[in-house]
Amino acid sequence: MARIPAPAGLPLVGNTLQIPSHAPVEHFVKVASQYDEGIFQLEIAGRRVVLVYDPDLAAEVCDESRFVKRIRPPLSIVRDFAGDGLFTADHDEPVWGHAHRILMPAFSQRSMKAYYPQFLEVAEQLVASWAARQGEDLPVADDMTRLTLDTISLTGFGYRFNSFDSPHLHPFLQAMGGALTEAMHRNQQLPFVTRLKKRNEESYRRDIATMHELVDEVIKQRRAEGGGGAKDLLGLMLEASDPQTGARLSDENIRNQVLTFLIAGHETTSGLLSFALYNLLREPHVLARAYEEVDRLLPGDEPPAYETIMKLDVIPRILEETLRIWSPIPVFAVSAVQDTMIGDYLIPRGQGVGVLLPPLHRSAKAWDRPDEFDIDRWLPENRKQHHPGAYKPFGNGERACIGRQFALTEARLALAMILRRFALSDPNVYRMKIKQTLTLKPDGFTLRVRERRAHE
Ligand code: MNH
Repeated sequence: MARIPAPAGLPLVGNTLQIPSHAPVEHFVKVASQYDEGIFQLEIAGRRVVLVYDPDLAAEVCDESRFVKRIRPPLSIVRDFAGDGLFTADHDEPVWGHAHRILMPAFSQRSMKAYYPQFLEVAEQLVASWAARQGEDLPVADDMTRLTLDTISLTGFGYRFNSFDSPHLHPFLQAMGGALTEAMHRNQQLPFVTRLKKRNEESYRRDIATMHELVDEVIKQRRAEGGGGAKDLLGLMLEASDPQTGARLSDENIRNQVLTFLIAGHETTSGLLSFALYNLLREPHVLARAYEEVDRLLPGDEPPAYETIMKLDVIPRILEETLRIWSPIPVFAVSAVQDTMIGDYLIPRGQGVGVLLPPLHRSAKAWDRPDEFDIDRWLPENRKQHHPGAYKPFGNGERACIGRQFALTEARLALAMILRRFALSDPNVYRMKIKQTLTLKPDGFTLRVRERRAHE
């Protein structure tokens, strides 16, 4: 049996004070680069945390008979506002299964086709907004957030944020950013420190209240329109029952799900699209292939059909490779069901283990030229050779992302609409700077666009 490598800490506080509160993952990635074993452990705020990034070890941790998702920090903190919604429900809370089975049909590829007119409507607002701002520095992450927030709220709940009508982001986003950042800080605070920071506690509670007010407004509006009928997420939650147990979702749980989807349904896809645009600006050959593809499959100005978007091949591979190099969710965590060995390492029962995606997704053991942005890794013949534990941008198993098809369909369409209309440039020569608010985004990234050809 081998000892899990551990950077030296201090008595009582362990490694807590070594972790910069605004950028914990950046620190974990730096520590990871010091241990070839692909595993290390830290003492954070009185807890022992094991992180793995060796692909063989990650594959073992993805064995659902030995490891399950348990709600620990930081998710137990996010639970302050997302409650028992899908993302923050525990492995053995029955309501997870109820909601999962009720909502699964709403995330099938067939449902994506039903949402497509709304995906298109919001994507058209994005390109219209950019067409009106040619030559300006466009705030990429903000505009991708407008796109993805408006898309999930319109398709999921029939609610319009109309984010492209305003130069300011909606107050909901301010509150969400504040609450997620505070959850991230609390994750590595000793509890007495959290209690001492009274002012943070006040603004945290205010942010949570702001988010809940918006959610209540969304539900109220639907009830005023006569409640059910609609086949969207909210309609299903109000009407459908669990096919297995017949259970219905409580009002309280529906509120938690709406907030969960408002957050999980936009924050990560916005990061994905921002990183994808960043990559395209740095990879002119790939950008040229993407232009060739949209010019071939989406000629003219007609709104593209769903079937056309599903025929794209280069753009989805750009998205997959972007999720490898820059995963918007950089860690997901599970706990050992029993004492168990992964490789030569003992993981005691109940021990939390995080799968650390940035070094896993660039592991030389699993990937040739791991730092190179190469979309041909995702050709069918090359996919077969991928290591089974080396690519987990959507998490694992039954607790993997329910919104994967949603995100990928929405992102395909948005990139296609952008590329068929605009030439992109980066006169400010942006240098990647990650901003972490639990999820990752490029901070301060702007680009400029001009129309590729005259439009009437
Ligand atoms: Mn999503 C779970 C990544 C888009 C809704 N998502 C997860 C997990 C990862 C993840 C990783 C697993 C977390 C964990 O194990 O603790 N999600 C993504 C990424 C994108 C994404 C990288 C976009 C790119 N997610 C979306 C979208 C939606 C969504 C879009 C909704 C429309 N995600 C969820 C929900 C869960 C989840 C809900 C929790 C699922 C469950 O546990 O049942």
